[in-house]
Amino acid sequence: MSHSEDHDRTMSPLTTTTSRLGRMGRRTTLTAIAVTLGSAVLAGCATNAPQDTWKPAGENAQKIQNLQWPVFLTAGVVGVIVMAAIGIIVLRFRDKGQPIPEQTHGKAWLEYMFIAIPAVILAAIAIPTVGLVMALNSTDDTECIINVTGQQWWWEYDYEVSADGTICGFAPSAVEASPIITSGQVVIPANTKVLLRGTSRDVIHSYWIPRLNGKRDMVPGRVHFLRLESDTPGIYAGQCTEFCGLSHANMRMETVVLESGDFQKWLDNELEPYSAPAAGTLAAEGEATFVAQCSRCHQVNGLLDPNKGTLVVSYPDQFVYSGASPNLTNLMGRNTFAGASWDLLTPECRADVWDATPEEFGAKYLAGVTPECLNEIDLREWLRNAPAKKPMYADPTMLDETDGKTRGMPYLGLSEDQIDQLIAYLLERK
Ligand code: HEC
Ligand SMILES: [Cu+2]
Repeated sequence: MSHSEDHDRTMSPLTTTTSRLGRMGRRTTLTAIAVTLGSAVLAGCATNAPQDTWKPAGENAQKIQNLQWPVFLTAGVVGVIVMAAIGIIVLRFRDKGQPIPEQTHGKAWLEYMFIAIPAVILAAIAIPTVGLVMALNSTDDTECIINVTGQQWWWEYDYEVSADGTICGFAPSAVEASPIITSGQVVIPANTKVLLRGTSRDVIHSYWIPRLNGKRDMVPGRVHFLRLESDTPGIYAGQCTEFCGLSHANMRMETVVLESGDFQKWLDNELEPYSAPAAGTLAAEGEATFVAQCSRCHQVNGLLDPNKGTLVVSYPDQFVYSGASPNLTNLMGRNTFAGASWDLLTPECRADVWDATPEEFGAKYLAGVTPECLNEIDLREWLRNAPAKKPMYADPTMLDETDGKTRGMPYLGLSEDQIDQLIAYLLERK
């Protein structure tokens, strides 16, 4: 009779169960490890990963890539060695009832090696890292400045006019340059060293377009710089990476890179004077509804009050906690809305623009949102009840603590007719 059979027979029912559980537990653990590793590997293979740090699309991101590969490999090799050593030691020297091994002290050369090897590795990583951080922070060769402000929960962009009357080095063809204010998508010329001067109106946000550069926190009362630069036309997606409140997950941003000819067209279009909808159209009714319902928060540059003929100027500071609402002058010139969280384009039209080759991209982006391509579902839902789509408060009584000012766009109780009119009007804003 072998020892184990003997052992089994003397086991109480309880110990048998525990040991079976232990075995099952081990199998479950192994399965869990396999599933986790497997899905991590598969997730790495995902082809549609617009926020992939490993696919740099500009000089700054390329510099980060050149550093992160060797660091990742070094850390990987060290990691494997350490884990393997732990595994071997745990197995070989586990307690088998053997006597305590001989205790040794004061092997100086060994201790020096344990200090020297990590010190050399850390120094080899630190020197290029500090150098790169300094290089990425350089601002003296800036060719274009764009101010960016974090809001709960969207980004506002404000293109400065330089002293020589240009914007990013481009002079408008027809009119005098004036600041361009937009949101969600920041449009930049290709191969241009753009400097974002970022801040925040309410809480700390963080700006990150993984394929173009690292992250930068945007902090109320401070101005932080971040270089954006790309050589390939296209749209580069990003996401706020500092928890900034309930709708943090709905705070995205996109950088749109255009060839210089296309950037010129974009600039001219942004600065085009306002044109009112033709009288008697649905869009004209929409303009009146917009003035009555929306213009106190949203600016449309050049909009005249259809009744009074006076210029309509928004004053969101009286209604919105952060003091701002997106400028809607050229809403349909961008193709996402509300913190770049929803598409203004239907899925087919979106794919046509987003998956375009760098050569075709500019013309497709500049076409803006046509009536056939409008994603009416999401825009309607937004106008019907914005807070239902993008929550502002876990508890609505919190409104009282902000003097009745909302954190985002409030529910406005619009009728379906009004929404029809507004959509017709907004479709002309591009
Ligand atoms: C009390 C102020 C307020 C009023 C009134 C208001 N909005 Fe808004 N709206 C906002 C704020 C704030 C945002 C940004 C919300 C976000 O993205 O989180 C916004 C976002 C939007 C957006 C998305 C814009 C973008 O670039 O992302 C659209 C479109 C919009 N509003 C349309 C309207 C229309 C049309 C009306 C009138 C029926 C209206 N809003 C009335 C405050 C307001
Ligand atoms: Cu944020």
